[in-house]
Amino acid sequence: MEQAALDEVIISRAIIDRYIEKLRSNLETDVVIVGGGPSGLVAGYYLAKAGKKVALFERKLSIGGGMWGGGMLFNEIVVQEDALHVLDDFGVRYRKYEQNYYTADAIETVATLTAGAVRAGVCIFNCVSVEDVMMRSEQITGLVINWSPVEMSGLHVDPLSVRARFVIDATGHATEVVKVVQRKVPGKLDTPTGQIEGEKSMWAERAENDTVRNTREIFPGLYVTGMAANATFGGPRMGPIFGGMLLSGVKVASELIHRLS
Ligand code: 48F
Repeated sequence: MEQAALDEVIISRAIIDRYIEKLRSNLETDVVIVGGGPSGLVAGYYLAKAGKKVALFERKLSIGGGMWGGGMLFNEIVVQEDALHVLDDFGVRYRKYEQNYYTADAIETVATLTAGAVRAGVCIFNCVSVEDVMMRSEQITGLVINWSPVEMSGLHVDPLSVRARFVIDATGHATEVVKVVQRKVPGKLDTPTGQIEGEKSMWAERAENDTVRNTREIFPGLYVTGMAANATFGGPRMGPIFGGMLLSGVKVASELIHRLS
């Protein structure tokens, strides 16, 4: 049987057309998420499932943030009982280790959360870094984005901007969006000092509870989730237990679904 002709230029045109289509249709969204770690992916999934338009920008080529390597590159993660329903929603398999300690394969978890988010309707742009926010008199109204390779090489290239009704900082320990807001946007953060409180050392049990409690609006139009929530509000770190990350994603999604409706 003769093979159908394949034209390199059509392949290129198909990629360019489809990508531009995605980019154009995500210049204005309900919610834009910065960071494709567990909290950002879970938040995006529930928002998209509720019919909200969601874009997610991830600096790296790969989605998944700090989940791939489990603990110290042992690629298993621990999830506590309270958060198992999130793994169930996505279809991630897990095994009981002891009462309240369940384990899941880190690779399966990242892959399944990612597929779940995309299939729910989240549009993920990898290799794109968020370098600034868009503001209107003390309100965050969107993000300023650039290619990660441009950022990495230090090329002097102006960025592009996207508008959203709400922004979620899901950048993990780095808290990158909140840092920009603290530095460049007039007004104060909604923390005790009005500044980023800074992440504290390891205390898994407290950190897991704090992560969910600290998940909220930190500045008009800007929410924090996951490790970024703890870093912003001065909560401790928790290491490779991920229930708090998953539940934080659920919480920010449900608050925003409420505000958007
Ligand atoms: O760090 P990360 O996985 O965030 P998370 O959802 O989960 C934290 C856990 O992985 C772990 C932990 C739990 O025990 O403490 O660390 O809070 O994912 C954050 C993602 O954000 C991306 C970064 O590459 C990573 O994939 N990111 C950070 N800054 C930017 C960004 C930026 N300016 N623009 C785009 N992506």
